[in-house]
Amino acid sequence: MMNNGLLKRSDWLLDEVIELLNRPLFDLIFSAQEIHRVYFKTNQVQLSSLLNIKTGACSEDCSYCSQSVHSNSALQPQPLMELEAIVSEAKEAKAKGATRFCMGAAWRSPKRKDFPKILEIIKAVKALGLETCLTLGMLDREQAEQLKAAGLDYYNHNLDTSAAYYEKIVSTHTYQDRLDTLANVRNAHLKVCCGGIIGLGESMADRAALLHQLANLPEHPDSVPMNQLIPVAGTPLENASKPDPFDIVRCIGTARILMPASHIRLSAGRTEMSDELQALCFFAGANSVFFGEKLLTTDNPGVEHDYQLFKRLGISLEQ
Ligand code: SAM
Ligand code: DTB
Ligand code: SF4
Repeated sequence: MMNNGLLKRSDWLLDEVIELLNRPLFDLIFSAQEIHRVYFKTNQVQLSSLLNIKTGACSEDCSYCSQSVHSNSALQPQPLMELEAIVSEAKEAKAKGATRFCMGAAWRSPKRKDFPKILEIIKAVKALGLETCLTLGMLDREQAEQLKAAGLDYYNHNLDTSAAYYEKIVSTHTYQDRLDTLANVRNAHLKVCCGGIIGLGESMADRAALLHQLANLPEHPDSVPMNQLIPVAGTPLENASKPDPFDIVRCIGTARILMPASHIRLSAGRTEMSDELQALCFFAGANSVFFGEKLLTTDNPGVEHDYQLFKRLGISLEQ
């Protein structure tokens, strides 16, 4: 079949991904913007709000994460939040313009005893007229099906980097574990939110391998969060060097071309990005952000700053 760049493909060659990532930047952005305009309304951004509903003391050793029990971050662990407090945060997020409410828990996988409460949380947040998203770690088939039956819309589970580099970042679970959870989520007909992190010390080849993996999943993830590492004191990556700002633009532009109908979310790390860099990311095809003063445990640009930025760029909010 002819590829004019407008078809959804899941047979991308690694060499094609490498070629996109290495194009002259303006050629990459030009192609990405052309494709963006075929699949999406221009000048629109989707807003997702984040809430950490269970903080810290996670058994896993992800080197970037403040919530790992193996890290020496200053974070105070907190148990699963009460339903009323979650609903109140969700109402506030909706009032500020968020259309999706994403809830994260610092778990390897959800415990049996917590699961009924999670199902109640989904029902209550959904009843507010918000899309719901959860990220709870690994899920088995039955858990994914129960979440779907409770009305969950999206499940976030990132691949984060290439399979080869993942082993250097995490030792308590494998890349295959991540792929297995993604399969369970997809088979339960939940929408998939899956992306990665730039700035873990990975090479351009690792970024190409991650994007290749994401674009060749049996279905493109509906949402693709692109995070820039937030180096957190006390984690093994606290002194990681900041990636070249244009590299995140390259990853976003490439993701837009590879997965033309997916929302690409400019995710963690925006407090460290200039308005001009963020604008370039939107120009390269990012059309979603995490919105609100906080991500999970770290800061995010304030809502007033974001409203102003969208106004200055002529960007409106996706309803
Ligand atoms: N425990 C669950 C899991 O691992 O899937 C859910 C929470 S985990 C914090 C969700 C994602 O947040 C990670 O996969 C990673 O992409 C991102 N993340 C965590 N810490 C980060 C950091 N310091 N900088 C950038 N992204 C980060
Ligand atoms: C995703 O890709 N990024 C979000 C969300 N999915 C769960 C999390 C970013 C976390 C940034 C570090 C922190 O706040 O702890
Ligand atoms: Fe952090 Fe999730 Fe890894 Fe736990 S599994 S350490 S919460 S990224």
